[in-house]
Amino acid sequence: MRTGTPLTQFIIEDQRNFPEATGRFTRLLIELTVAGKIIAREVNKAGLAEVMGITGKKNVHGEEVQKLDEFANATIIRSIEYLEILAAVASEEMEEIHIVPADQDGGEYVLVFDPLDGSSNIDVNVGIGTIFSIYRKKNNTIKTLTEDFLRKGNEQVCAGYMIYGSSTMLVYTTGRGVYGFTLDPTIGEFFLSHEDIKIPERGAIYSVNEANSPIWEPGMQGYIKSLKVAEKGKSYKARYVGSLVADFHRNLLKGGVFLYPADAATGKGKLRLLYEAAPLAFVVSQAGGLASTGRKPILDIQAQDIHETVPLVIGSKLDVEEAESFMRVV
Ligand code: P6P
Repeated sequence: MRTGTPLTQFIIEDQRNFPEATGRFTRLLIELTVAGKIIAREVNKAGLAEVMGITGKKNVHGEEVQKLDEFANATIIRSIEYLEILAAVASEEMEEIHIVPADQDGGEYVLVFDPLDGSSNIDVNVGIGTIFSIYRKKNNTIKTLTEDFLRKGNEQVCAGYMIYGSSTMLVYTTGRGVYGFTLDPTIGEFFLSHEDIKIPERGAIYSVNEANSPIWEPGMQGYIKSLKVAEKGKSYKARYVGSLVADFHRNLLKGGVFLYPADAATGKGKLRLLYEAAPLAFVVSQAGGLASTGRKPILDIQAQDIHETVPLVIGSKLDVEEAESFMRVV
């Protein structure tokens, strides 16, 4: 077990598994965690500082932008844009892609992120998080275009999240398993606390906003109803925090399924493909779980817009497969 290994040491040792690695990717990952520490510090004192409350602005989805959303967005960009590894970034908080300063030759990667998911929970002390995803540019010879972000989730080279909860954690994958690191705030270092995370094949938790059930497709209504009846010794608990990273992280460690079903009238979901569903789908697939729209794998979806949304069913393999079986019937 390498539990207790400091994050920087772990990333550098892991880099040795990639002969072609130049160390530039390692630098990007380390700088992302520096941003995470800075965001964690502000989140942890949100109740005290004047940063609470909203800016009165709205993001591309028409949602109130909390001051910490903007702070987290700016912190991440500031932490990584000096690196000559990133060509551009995209964020929930920015309508268009942001080209990393033109005075650099641009890098071979692009980063897409949700700087502070669940931010409506900032003022009520509920766990929130940063979700990130990294792709290689499609073509390293021409300038970065939006098309470099319109990818399939199975093209990701790295994905993960930082969760600012009872402790601050980083959970990420580069396609060789899922690793969790916990921040020791007394020294400001992340240490390996969860080596090679595997999600239980079946859980006993379902996470969904049942207030929306009248607008779900019949198959989804049938699936959730089936979980309420203690059948064949199967009984589930309902746990829904309303913060994707917090709900996902709990289910990743304990087993279970998170669902944000489509509105039957439009077929559309609420959660964003590129910086919410696809990164978490990469993580959960590496942990032995599944992620789909209820009908098709999230990682196979070709993004058409950086802010597009998808329905999401994600978590323990058998739970996701059971939900999909109900969606096939009706
Ligand atoms: P609802 C937070 O706004 C978020 O994007 C996710 O973090 C969370 O899972 C979801 O929306 C909650 O949505 O409609 O249940 O409030």
